Amino acid sequence: MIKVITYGTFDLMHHGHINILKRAKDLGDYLVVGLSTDEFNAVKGKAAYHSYEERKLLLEAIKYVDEVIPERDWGQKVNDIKVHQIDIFVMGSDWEGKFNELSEHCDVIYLPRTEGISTTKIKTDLLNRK
Ligand code: C2G
Repeated sequence: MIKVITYGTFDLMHHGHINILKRAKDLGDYLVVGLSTDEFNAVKGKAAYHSYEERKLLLEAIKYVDEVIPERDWGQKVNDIKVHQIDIFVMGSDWEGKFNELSEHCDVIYLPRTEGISTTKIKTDLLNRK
């Protein structure tokens, strides 16, 4: 069984998130998602609209997602890869090159981001709506 992992905040779930989750799952048989906790989001300088529990509920409802684990800090990925026996690590291309050191432990694949959508864009567009 080929196991894939990806990480993120996945706030205000949108088709860009769905695309990368589908494509990550298509690379293997089982997809683990490391979901940023509210505390880690603060470290990332992000304030999600939905709480961790709400974002976890949404992710677990997506057919491409097999397991959701908390992402609590930047440094947990190597251990996650070992503990969960991960074969492939996937991130969107905005992270291109940032996690190459993980290639000692598993395949590292960056997938093109979905253009024209982001959580920030959703918030901005709603604010600007007359
Ligand atoms: N994404 C995408 N296309 C978009 C928006 C997001 O492919 N239009 C991808 C991102 O590249 C990322 C995933 O969706 O791989 C989740 O995006 P975020 O929730 O913004 O995650 P981020 O804040 O980048 O956190 O340790 C890694 C971090 O937790 C990643």
